Amino acid sequence: MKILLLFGLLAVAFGKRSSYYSYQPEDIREGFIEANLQQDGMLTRYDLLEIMRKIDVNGDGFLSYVEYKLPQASNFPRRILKGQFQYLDKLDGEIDGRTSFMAADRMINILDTNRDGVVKVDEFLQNIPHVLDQMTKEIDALAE
Ligand SMILES: [Ca+2]
Ligand SMILES: [Ca+2]
Ligand SMILES: [Ca+2]
Repeated sequence: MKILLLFGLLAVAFGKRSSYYSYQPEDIREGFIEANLQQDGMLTRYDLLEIMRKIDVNGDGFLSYVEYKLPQASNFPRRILKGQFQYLDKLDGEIDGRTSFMAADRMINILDTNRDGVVKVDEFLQNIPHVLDQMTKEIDALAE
C-alpha cells in the first residue's frame, strides 16, 4: 500500500522562497493528486484522516514523531521531517510532542477558502504556500 505524506511530496526542490519546498504550481498540483487518495479531484478531512490512520501504527489516535517518520524514505532529511512534525504538533492546538487527528480538520480549515468542506486544486494552490511558509519557519528554527 502506498503511504504518502502530503508535505513530504512537496519537499522536493530548493526554491527561492524556501530552502526546503517547491512552490512550483506543477509540483503542488502533483502533491495534491498524490495525497488525494480518492482521486476525485477533491481533498477532504476524510482523505487526511485516512492518511493519518495509516500512519498511526499503534492506533492510539495520535501520531508520534516516530510514527510520522516511519513511512518516509530513509534518506529524507530528518530536520525537514522534524520541522514538519512540529508544525503539525502545534496545528492540533496543543504542543505536546504528538499530533492528534484534530490537525486534519485544522488543515482543511486553512485550505478550504470557500468553506464548503472540500479542498479543490485551485484552493490548494492558493493556500498551501502559507502552510509551507509556516513549516519552513519550523525547519529553520531547528537549525543552530
Ligand atoms: Ca500513534
Ligand atoms: Ca500536539
Ligand atoms: Ca472548498
